[in-house]
Amino acid sequence: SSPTAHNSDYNLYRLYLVTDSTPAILGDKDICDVVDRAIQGGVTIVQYRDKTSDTGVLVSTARKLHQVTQKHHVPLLINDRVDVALAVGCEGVHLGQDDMDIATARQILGPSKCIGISANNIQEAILACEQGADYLGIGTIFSTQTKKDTKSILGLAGLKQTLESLSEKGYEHIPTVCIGGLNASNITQVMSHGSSPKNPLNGVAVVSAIMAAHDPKAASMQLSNLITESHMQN
Ligand code: TZP
Ligand code: MG
Repeated sequence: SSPTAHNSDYNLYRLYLVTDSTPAILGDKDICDVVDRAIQGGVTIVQYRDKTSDTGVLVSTARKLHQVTQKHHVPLLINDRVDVALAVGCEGVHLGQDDMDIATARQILGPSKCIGISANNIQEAILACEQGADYLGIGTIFSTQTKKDTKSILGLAGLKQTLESLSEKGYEHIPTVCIGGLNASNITQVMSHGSSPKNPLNGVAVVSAIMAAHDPKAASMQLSNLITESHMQN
């Protein structure tokens, strides 16, 4: 069965891995091996994010990653590049505010592919829902070395406010993950103080907490367990 990232399964977004190919984070590890181990440890969805490679490398790496994620029945999304997602036939894309607009991406990818959108504030989050986003990545929550061009830091109060505004507009059914500076030392706090009972956060997205880890499987298991414990308390 081919996974879709496009359903209401609450757990689909619980531990969302965003990859990084830079030596500072990936080191000399193999990206496919890291992703395979991370899924074994509990990652539920993967976004291939690579801001430095040429298009040829993007396509070939995406193909290899898709073999890994398909083996585990986990969806693969491509950051920024609708053409690369279409070329490899993976489950969808993740688009930022400066990328292709949702309507055009939807036209190209069709109704069954997943289109996730980055939102940095309440306005962006609501607009993305109005335009048909399948899920939202809300951030930046805490400052991070991983993304140099981060806009404002939302913090936990900003995250909670965004989730509540979405529920006031009737968008609490759209899945949400948060991103930015998240790791085992702050995830429990994020799930309890950043989430809203009216619109609970579906999950957490991380880059370095898994991609830079010496043992990506163990790191993923630890994060996954913390998220499970938090869900049980809410
Ligand atoms: N978008 C907002 S922050 C960020 C992205 C892609 C990077 C998050 O990386 P890390 O290592 O999990 O802080
Ligand atoms: Mg982008």
